[in-house]
Amino acid sequence: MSVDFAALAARVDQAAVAGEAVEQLTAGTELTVADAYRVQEALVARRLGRGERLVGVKLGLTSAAKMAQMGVDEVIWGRLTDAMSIADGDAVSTGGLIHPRVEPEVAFRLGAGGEPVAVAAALEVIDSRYADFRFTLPDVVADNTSAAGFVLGPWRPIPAGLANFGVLLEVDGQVVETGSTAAILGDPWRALQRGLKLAGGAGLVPQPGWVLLAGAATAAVPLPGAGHVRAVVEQLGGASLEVRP
Ligand code: 0L1
Ligand code: MG
Repeated sequence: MSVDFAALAARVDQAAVAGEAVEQLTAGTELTVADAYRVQEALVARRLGRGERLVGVKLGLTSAAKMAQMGVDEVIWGRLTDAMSIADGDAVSTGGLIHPRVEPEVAFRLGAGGEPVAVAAALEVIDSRYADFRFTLPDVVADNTSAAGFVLGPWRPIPAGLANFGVLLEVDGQVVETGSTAAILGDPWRALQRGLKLAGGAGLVPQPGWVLLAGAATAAVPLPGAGHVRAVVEQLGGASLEVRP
């Protein structure tokens, strides 16, 4: 059976634009993971067609816990656009989002040859476009790995090792999650290599200044309706956002 990639992409895209959840694509269509990446490409092409710019890539399901939850042993990747970027400390509204969650991450900044030149603490806002945040692996890949927004803290020189830095996620100054960069594929550096390989395999050529979001160091928590959210990564500093109703 042939898959109408553009039609499936339109369904997920319209859900994101309207801020209304849709049924999983796999409820009505047989979709392989390879098909799902083609839907993702078409989905992001729609965003680029509206004037957004590709600014990097992200990895998802990088922790053993999330992989086990999905019954997979491979990470997934998605595309980041400038419209998803939230300046450090800026206010965001949950209006227009469906059921957003937030997770603390590590981000790399890429240089002219796609090599990492700096690192930062980051926050990722994820928002599945599927009802109840439930999906199969092809569904979440097609939905651009739930990407909705990201915040980058100040860039820092890359330290010699990144494999076991403590990570905190705070809401209004209260620690709500603790973890370690080791949760990111054992080492964010490994996630970086994997992300570059996966994106390169799909024909993406990293541009100078692109961001690579390496993955979450803790579980994601619901984005509060209002409040201050901050990620802190040992030796890397923090990244924060202010949620306003
Ligand atoms: O960035 C992520 O790890 C999210 C991947 C997709 C799964 C989810 O939405 O939790
Ligand atoms: Mg993430």
